[in-house]
Amino acid sequence: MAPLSQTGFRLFPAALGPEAQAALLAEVMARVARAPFYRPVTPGGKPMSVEMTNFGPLGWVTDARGYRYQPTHPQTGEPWPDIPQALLDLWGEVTEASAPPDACLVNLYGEAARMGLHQDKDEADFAYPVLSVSLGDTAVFRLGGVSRRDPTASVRLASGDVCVLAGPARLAHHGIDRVLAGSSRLIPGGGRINLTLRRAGPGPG
Ligand code: MD3
Ligand code: FE
Repeated sequence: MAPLSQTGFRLFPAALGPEAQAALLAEVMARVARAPFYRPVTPGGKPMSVEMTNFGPLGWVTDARGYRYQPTHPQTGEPWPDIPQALLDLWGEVTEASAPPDACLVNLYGEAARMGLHQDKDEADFAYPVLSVSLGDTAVFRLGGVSRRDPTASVRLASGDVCVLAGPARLAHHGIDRVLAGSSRLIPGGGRINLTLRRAGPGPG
């Protein structure tokens, strides 16, 4: 695989400063009060170690029926809360996308949470980029290539870091090997929250 910088992977270290991180976390937690984190189950029946919720018109869910996007929280039946304006602004500033995101997956990692190597393939149009914002404890992120057999590289994602996956990187394999407990004081009680903005449905027009 070509070097990360040539693949459509762009990392913006500390794109959000401490005050912007705290303000975004407050926006997130206000919405989590209405759309609580829950522990999804894979189609194979295994509970994930990561807890999840979503913001925006569509939310990514997994259960015995499979992986999909849906407009409501699986436990409350309510529509997902709106995407914080600061995230919509970031998408406009950092991506070239011609339409706004319609999905914001919120992942909560405790000390022992991991996410195995996978591709994001449940969206309608892979021409749209994916944007990720990390808050709280640093994650050891693994990025590979479009083939599962491609070599991988390890990248640390710290609180306030933003990354954009576009072009060839949009279908790259990736995962979270582990979270470095105690590396940030942003989240009371520790842990890591990742916000992933996507266009899940087809673009307008
Ligand atoms: C690389 N989340 O929810 S975000 C996921 O930190 C997911 O919670 C991780 O992978 C997390 O699906 C990684 C960074 C990320 C997001 C999407 C990507 C990296 C990506 C799509 C393609 C390639
Ligand atoms: Fe992913």
